[in-house]
This record gives sequence, C-alpha cells and structure tokens, in this order.
Amino acid sequence: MDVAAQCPFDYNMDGTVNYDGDFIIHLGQFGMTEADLEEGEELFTDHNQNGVSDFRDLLGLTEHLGTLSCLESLPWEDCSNDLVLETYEVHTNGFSDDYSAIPPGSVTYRLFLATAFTNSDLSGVYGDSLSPMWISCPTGIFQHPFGGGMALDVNPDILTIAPAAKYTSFLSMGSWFDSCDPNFGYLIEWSEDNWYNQFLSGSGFTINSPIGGGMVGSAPLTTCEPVVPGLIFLGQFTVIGSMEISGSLNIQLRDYQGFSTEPSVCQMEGLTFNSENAQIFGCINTEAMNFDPMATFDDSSCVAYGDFNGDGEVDVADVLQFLNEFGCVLDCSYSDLNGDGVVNVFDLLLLLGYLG
Ligand SMILES: [Ca+2]
Ligand SMILES: [Ca+2]
Ligand SMILES: [Ca+2]
Ligand SMILES: [Ca+2]
Repeated sequence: MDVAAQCPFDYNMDGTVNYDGDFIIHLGQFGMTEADLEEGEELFTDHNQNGVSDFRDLLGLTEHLGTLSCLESLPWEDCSNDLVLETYEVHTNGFSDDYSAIPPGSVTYRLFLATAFTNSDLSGVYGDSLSPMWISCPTGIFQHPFGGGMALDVNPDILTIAPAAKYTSFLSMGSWFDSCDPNFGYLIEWSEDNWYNQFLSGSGFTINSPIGGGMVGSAPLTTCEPVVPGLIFLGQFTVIGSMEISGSLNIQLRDYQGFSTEPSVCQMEGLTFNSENAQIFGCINTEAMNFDPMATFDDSSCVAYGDFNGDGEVDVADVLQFLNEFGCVLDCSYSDLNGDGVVNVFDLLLLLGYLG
C-alpha cells in the first residue's frame, strides 16, 4: 500500500511531512483559489475544501510537520489554556541608548500561554475572519532600530552597545532572543491584512482577512525550556508612554508523549489579554525565603528557608553554601536568616533547625 498516497500533506511523497519539502510546496499555493491555477493544476492544499488555500489549511500541515507519516488524522485533545501578561519592567524615568529612547511611563510586558502540557510545541498563532487576531496599543509599540518583529531578529550581542534593544517589541513561538535554540516561527502575512508591517512600524494590528495569517511553527520539539514552568513565551511588547495594551489571538498546540510518537493537537480560539489584568511575577508564598509582597503570579521561584540551592531539601549542601557567607556584615542576602543584617551563629542555629 502506498503510504504517501494516504497522507494528504506529504506532497513530495518522501514518507514524511517536512519543512524543506512539503511546507515550502504548500506556501506556493497560499492565498490561491482554483481560478489562480494553471490549466490542469490542482488546489491540493485546500484541505478544508472551502475553495481557497487559507491559513487553516496550513495549520493542517503544521500539526503534522515533522511526523513520519499521517496515515491517520491526529487525535485532538481538550485543552484549557490561558494567556498571562507579565508586567516585566516599568520605565518610570524612561530608558535610552545611543540609537533610541523609551519615553518615561512606558511599560514592557511579556505575554505567555499557560498550558498544562509538559512536552508541547506551538504549531500556530493566528487569526482570520472567523476568529481575528489583534493587538491594540493606542500610544504605539516601541521598536528598536536593531530589533525586529520576531524573537530571532534580535542579536543578543547587540545588547552591549544598544541596551534598549532588550525592550524591543517582538512575537515569539516559545523562544527568547537571548537564549536557547528557537522554534523560529514562520511568518505568514496575507497582503490584505498587512499586519506584520504595521507591527514593525510601531502600531498594533488586526488579522481578519478570510485567508488569515500569523505564525506557524517550523520545527517540532525545539521550543525552549520555559523560564517559568508551564508558560510558553509568545512575545514582548513595550508600550510607549502608557500602560495600555490588549489583544486576542488563537493558538494551536501540539502535545507529545515522547519524541518519536505522533503528537495530539489542541486548538484554542479567542484567547484575550489586557494590561488591566497584568501580573507581577514572583514568589507569592508568605512562608518562603524570597516571598515578594508585590508579586501577584506564582512563577515557581519560591525557595524555602534554608534551602539556599533551591533543590527542595535543606541539607549539608545548603549548610556549606551558608558557610560561604558566614561572617558577612553587608548585603548578606539569604544567609541572614533572622534579618538582623549580619550572618552569624544565630543564623546558623536557625539553619540547623531547618535541616531535614
Ligand atoms: Ca514530504
Ligand atoms: Ca481552504
Ligand atoms: Ca537545598
Ligand atoms: Ca543574621
């Protein structure tokens, strides 16, 4: 039996749904209808059979991307994901470098998808006329001249000469510009929306054309290790001279049980975020050593008293770390367990009391 013939996404029939082959072939028909084709050609990318090769057809391919075959359609899971908007930095006095300036009162936000899946990647962040994606920011979005609209466009080496680039606005498919191998999202912009150019020019945007657009994942399982467990990074936005930002987007996520198994897929549409609900990340456990009274969102950073290395136990390794600071009289950090400004035998006695 011909495996390839049964897989509607393996256009080049090499037995795998791949980025180099099938994805590129698919893009060749993006936005086309039957009428756009040459005589005898077929609109083989119109998987949802609405007469046009639209973004949702592309999602059909990206959910299979990297799989060995697609003999059966992938299982769909229920998922309840939420967006989390973090107030990352408030630029009360502004921030500038030799190349650009962030005005006073600007705020840098970071947007995350909260998911219960522990081993997943994004296969699409998108919008179309059925469910638009938009970001609204009345006062404008900061774009550093050395930045770019995607995480990968920011060269971390540039930050030493242009530190304000750290706050440039960009979208991401789970990767940070300053760490790890990214799952670089592939941008899909239909001319009618022109959304990416608007974003690059420093404004919000809407994707609501019938064809649709957004980002699709280009490689499976390369999403970065989350900085906060359970959160996938979606982008950073520095709002110019105000705090106001809101938006809505749609997500397709793949969940893996193991590297070689085929993923299952979940899709959530109409996820919204708003600066009115922005969170301050930190430890919210009042019992913890690093309790942050300003924090509103638990970022799993809590460290128990005496657990200096944060491994969940108070043991000899922590005592050794403590002894490094023993005798400290200035800026003594965590080792000053009783908070009297110095690290001495009274702190040691407290620590011995925490020993498990
Ligand atoms: Ca193929
Ligand atoms: Ca279609
Ligand atoms: Ca420990
Ligand atoms: Ca002390």
